[in-house]
Order: sequence, then C-alpha cells, then structure tokens
Amino acid sequence: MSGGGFAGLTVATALAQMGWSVRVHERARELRAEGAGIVLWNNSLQVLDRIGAGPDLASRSMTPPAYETRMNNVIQSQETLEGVRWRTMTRPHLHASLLTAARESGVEVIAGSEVVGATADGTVTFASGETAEADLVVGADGVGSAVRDSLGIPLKRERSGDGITRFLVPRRKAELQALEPDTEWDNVIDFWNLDPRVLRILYTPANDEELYIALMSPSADADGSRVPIDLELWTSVFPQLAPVLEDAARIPGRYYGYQTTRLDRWTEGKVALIGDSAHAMCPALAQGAGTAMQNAWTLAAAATAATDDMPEALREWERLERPITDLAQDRSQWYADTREMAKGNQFVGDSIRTALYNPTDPQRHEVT
Ligand code: FAD
Ligand code: 5PR
Repeated sequence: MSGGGFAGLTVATALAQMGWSVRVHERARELRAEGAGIVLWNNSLQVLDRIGAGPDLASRSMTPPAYETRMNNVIQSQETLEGVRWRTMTRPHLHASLLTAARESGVEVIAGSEVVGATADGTVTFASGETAEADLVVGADGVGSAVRDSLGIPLKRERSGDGITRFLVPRRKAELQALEPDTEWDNVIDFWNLDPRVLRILYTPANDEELYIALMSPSADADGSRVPIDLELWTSVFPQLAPVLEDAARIPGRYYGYQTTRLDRWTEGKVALIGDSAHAMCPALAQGAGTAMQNAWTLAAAATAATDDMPEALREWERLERPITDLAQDRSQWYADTREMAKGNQFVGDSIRTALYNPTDPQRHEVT
C-alpha cells in the first residue's frame, strides 16, 4: 500500500480483515489528515461500518437537520435528505477512526516511508532504494501519485476557474444565533453570491464544538482567493458569519483550485490505483473521499476473490466499479463549471446516485 490517507487505510483494513498480511507505507512522518471538515454519504458509511470504524466515527460526527442553499441570503432550498444516510465530521477525526481500525486489524503502518514507483509484476521501490514484492500493490498516494506516474498511465487533467480555502473553527452557535435568530445554525448552509461578485461560503457543522467553513472564489479574484483571508471583504458580503470568519482569518489557510483527473486505466498487472491517485474530482458532490473508500472496499473484495490471475481480477474490478465513480466525477465537474448548485435542490437524480450506492452489497451489479 502506498499512502496512509483515507483510501490507503480503508483498503488496508479491509484486506487485513479478509486475511491478507498488509503493510502501508506513508511518506509523511506523522500519520494524520490535513484539511478541515468532510461530508460522507451512504456509500462510504457502509464501508466504515463493515471495517468496524462506524461507532468511533459516530461518536464525534453529526447529521445536520438539512442541507440549505441560499442565494444572496435568500433560501433556495432546505433538503432534509429523508432516507439518505449522510454525516459531517472533521478530517482528523475520520483519519483517527480509520487508523484505529487499521491497527486493530493487524495492519502494519510505516510512517516516513516514501514509495517512488511500482511495476506490473508487484515490485515496489522506495526512496531509500529498497524494494519489496507483493501479490497486490495499491497506489493510494493521492493526486500526485508516484505509483501512478511510475507506471506511465496516460491521464487527463481538467482544471476549473474556481477554488476554495477551508477552515476548522469553533462553532460559536450562540453568537451566530444572536446575529440571525431565525436561522437553523445546525444546518449545512451553502451561502452563494454570484452577483456582483462570485463569493461563496459553505458552512458545515462537524460536531457540537467544531465548524467546517469553506470559502470559494474564482482564482482570478486576487482578494477573494487570498490567504490568510481578506476579513473585511468576506465579512462585508457575509456579515452574519463575522464571528467565525474572524477565527478563520487567524489561520494561514491554503487556496485549492478545483480539478478532475481521469486515467486511461486504474490497474496495471498486480497494481491498482484508488482514491485521488486514480479519480481526483471537484468537491461539489462531496464524494472524493467517499468514492476513495468505496473503491477501497470493492478492490479488497475483488482481490480476495481472485484465484490465480490477479491482473484479470483487477481489470474486472475496474470494469464493474468504475462507472459509478466516473459519474460522480462528471457531475462534480459539471457543478463546478456551471455553479448550478447555487439554485438549490442539488441532491437529486444522478447527483445522489453515488451517495446512495452500497459497495458492500453483493447483489449491487445484478440487473433487476
Ligand atoms: P490523500 O488523502 O491525498 O492521501 C494520500 C496519502 O498518500 C497521503 O497521506 C500522502 O502523504 C501519501 N503519499 C503521497 N505520496 C506518497 C508516496 N510517494 N509514498 C508514500 N505515501 C505517499 N471528499 C469527500 O468525500 N467529501 C468532502 O466533503 C470533500 N471535500 C473536499 C473539499 C476540498 C476543497 C477538496 C480539495 C477535496 C475534498 N474531498 C472531499 C476530496 C477528498 O479530500 C479526497 O478525495 C481524499 O482525501 C482522497 O483520499 P486519498 O487517500 O486518495 O488521498
Ligand atoms: N461540498 C463539500 C465541500 O467541502 C465543498 C463543496 C461541496 C462538502 C468544497 O470544499 O462544492 O466546493 C464544493
């Protein structure tokens, strides 16, 4: 396993529980998640349940009453998402839950170990110059994947004009309530302003104490995409969020441009790619990590069921599982290009299909 992020820890845990002996090589010296908050849906929550991470995850995460969308502070929709499983949490909490599950399942996690490449026959090379052989190599080393690049798999990158800076700050619910008493401050609130200037704040409570806020602006807008944030600009457009914007302004922050990566293929011999190394996507549907964990589970199951031909089993896994991830990538890119999310009622039809998928259901590909 190359990479100890959400994809790598999930596939490692699933494989270990299915009887494999598993080693995760993580480049960073410390095992922790970068970034702020995250939304997960049924597709990944099913996987987290199956690998035993569910209860720990639930202890510090929440399901907000609704996903609200506003345009110029006018409510467009409040989607209560009846019958849809979803939860919000911080990234560090999700990572810690996965790491606990991995260790309890006997996964060996080696920090400070950088992978520089792999070959189709299952040989992995490390920055130290050492090599190792494996029956299955998984490249879960993120959007800049060394495993993917070493295999020379052709890819296409599509960049968007918009990008985002994300923060974890204290909830300050009472202060927000004092400023806007009629607002349900436990909701996810997607505050859009398109006119006269494109500025958006996605407000996501992650638990009782922590709030995830993501500030979006076009990369061409120098003040909007500046970090640390331009407090005066953001509070002038979103005065009701002033208390939490003041906290965000004290954090250095980093502006990420949206992008999609599409590969010719996700596998090469005994090597499979999952997560951002294979299918990085725009965050609109909140499915980057979700699809990473979904594909981690299905890959572990497919590799475990493989008899003597691992490369063929991996190709068949990609054939079956890739369409649902392609759909999430396409929909997320489309939302990023059109900003159609600003109209509200976004989680319907094809835009909710990945979220509803259950990768642990053995009957999921049967035509009914
Ligand atoms: P990563 O999290 O990038 O992990 C890769 C790991 O590999 C890292 O630990 C890295 O240090 C390690 N590594 C890298 N290179 C090497 C190497 N050579 N050798 C060894 N180790 C290496 N997704 C959601 O599901 N919901 C959301 O709400 C959501 N919001 C997002 C918001 C933004 C602004 C962005 C940019 C993304 C968002 N995503 C979301 C997507 C999500 O963050 C990613 O899809 C997810 O983190 C991918 O997991 P991963 O394990 O594939 O990659
Ligand atoms: N949803 C989530 C998110 O974090 C972002 C978006 C949508 C949970 C941005 O980070 O549309 O950009 C989005």
